[in-house]
This record gives sequence, structure tokens and C-alpha cells, in this order.
Amino acid sequence: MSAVSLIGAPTDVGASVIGARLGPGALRVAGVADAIAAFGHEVRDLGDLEGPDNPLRPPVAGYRHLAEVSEWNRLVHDVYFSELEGGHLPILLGGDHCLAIGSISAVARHCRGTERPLRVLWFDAHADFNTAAITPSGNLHGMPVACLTGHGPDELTGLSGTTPAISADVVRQVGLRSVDAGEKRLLHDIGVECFDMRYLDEMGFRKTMRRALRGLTPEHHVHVSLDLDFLDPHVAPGVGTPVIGGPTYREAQLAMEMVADTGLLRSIDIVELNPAVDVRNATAEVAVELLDSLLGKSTLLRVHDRPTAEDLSG
Ligand code: NNH
Ligand code: MN
Ligand code: MN
Ligand code: MN
Repeated sequence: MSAVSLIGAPTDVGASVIGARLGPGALRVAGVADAIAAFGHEVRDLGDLEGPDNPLRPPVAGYRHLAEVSEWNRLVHDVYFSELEGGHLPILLGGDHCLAIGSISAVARHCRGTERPLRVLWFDAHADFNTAAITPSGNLHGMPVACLTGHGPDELTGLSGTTPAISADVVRQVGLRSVDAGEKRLLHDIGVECFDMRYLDEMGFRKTMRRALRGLTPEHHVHVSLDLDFLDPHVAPGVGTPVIGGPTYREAQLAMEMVADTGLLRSIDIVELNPAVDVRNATAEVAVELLDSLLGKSTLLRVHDRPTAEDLSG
């Protein structure tokens, strides 16, 4: 069984609400390492990265804290890449979602080297597809998917060694319900596959996840980027930018269980946890419970087969 590597990145340089810097500590308090060990994995807790402080400055030319965000992402990229190359399953403990530029750039570099096709599953209330020209906030945690697909500053688009790090067709976004106007147009023009809450309401989680997982082969590397504001704020209040109307606890769990069933999950981000606005660490605990499902918690429990086409049509 492969080892799981925990990489703490205690920063909120990509956000304007501060507090995500406390995320790694809260996830450790919620028992993230023991939860992983309970599945029989060796846990390599690499501790917390040390990067620049949050300078709390206004945006410059459309970006807030670009230098600090770049430095944090270089740090994340380097350690994430070396864990992947060592054959381990890295989990980024964020920190805000700008850090997924570093983690997914590392995954892209690793997949290029091993000739594995990549699928990125982006669970989020937001599309994170803003650019300097269209961002309403200048916050880089609203831009990681744009940067990864080549729309952003050179410091961030080139981290994987090739620009773009990934092509838009490897991404599936699930749970969207707050997409800015310019962002919506860009997503549409580029053709990112988005399963927003409207789609989830109409199709349900099972069919939606089957679509999001369609086309996977045994060679695929599946990366999950879990922004905790994906969940409804009644379930996960401890996030900086909550948006009402998100998935229930069980809907989110089913999504994670269906990812686990692929057997292809090889890297994870857990981001946007903000303990400063959480209630009794509940959001950190939910995050650990979602991780349980990603690692296969439901797998041994079923005594019957998975539902067949006939079960589902009836
Ligand atoms: N779309 C907004 C922005 O770009 C909010 C982004 N906030 C997030 N994204 N938490 O996941 O500022
Ligand atoms: Mn190993
Ligand atoms: Mn996000
Ligand atoms: Mn979000």
C-alpha cells in the first residue's frame, strides 16, 4: 500500500478574508493523519511549509500579492512533485485555493514524465477561472484554473515547466454556483466541462459524477481539488467565501465515494478551510470524513452489488 504524504501550506495570500493560514493545524487537530493510517497507509507528515507572510495589500495590475502567491506555489510545486516522483500520494493541506496552481503543476509535470493521462476533479462553489482583466477582487484564489490552463501571469502559468500546465479538457468542475460574469464568458469560450448546481439538481449526483468520470482508463492519474466551500455552508461553515445552495453532507460523500471506486486517485488538495470562522472545528471534521470516503471507506461495507441500470431506471 502506498504512503500518503501530508503537506501543510499555512497561508491565505491568495484570499482577502484571512484565516485559511490556520487550515493545516485544524485538519491535524481533526485527526487527518490517524484517519489515513486507519486505512493501512503509511503517513508521511512533512509538516508545514514556510513561506512569505500575507502583506494584506490591495491588488496591483489586477493581482493581489502576486509575488507572495508565486513563492508559495513554487514551494508547493517542489515538494508535491518530489512526493509524486517518490511514488507517494500527496495531500495538500491548505491554505487557500491559489495553492492548487503549485500542486496541479506538479501533477502535470509528473504525468508528462510518466505518460499518464490526467483528470482534474475540481469540487468548488466557484469556477476559479478569473484573470487580471476580469477579476472582481484581484484575489488569486479565484484564478487557479485559469492559470493552470495558461491564462495568467508567467510566474504562475509556467511552474510545471510547460505552458499551459494542463489543457482545459482534463478539468471537470462540480458544484459551481457563484461564477462571475466575465469568468462565465471565458469558461464558455474555452469550453471547460462544468457541472453546476443547476445540473446537479436536475441530474442528481450519481449521474453527474458518472459524467465527470467518463472516459477514465486504468492509466489515468485522478487529482481531486476539494475547495471546502463546495459544500453547503450549513454543513461546512468554516470557509472564507461561503455560498448557500451547495451539496448536502451525503451528496458530497457520494461524490467522494464514486471517485474512490475508480481506484485511480493519486493526489488531493484540501483547501479553503478557515478555522477562524468555523464552528467547533466542524468543517475540518467534515473534511476528514470526506477524505475517509476518498480513501475507500465505503468499499468494504457493501454486501450487495452496486446498483445496476435496471435498478436505476425503476
Ligand atoms: N470568484 C471570486 C473571485 O474571484 C471568489 C473566489 N473565491 C473562492 N474561490 N473561494 O473558490 O474573487
Ligand atoms: Mn510509496
Ligand atoms: Mn476554489
Ligand atoms: Mn470556492
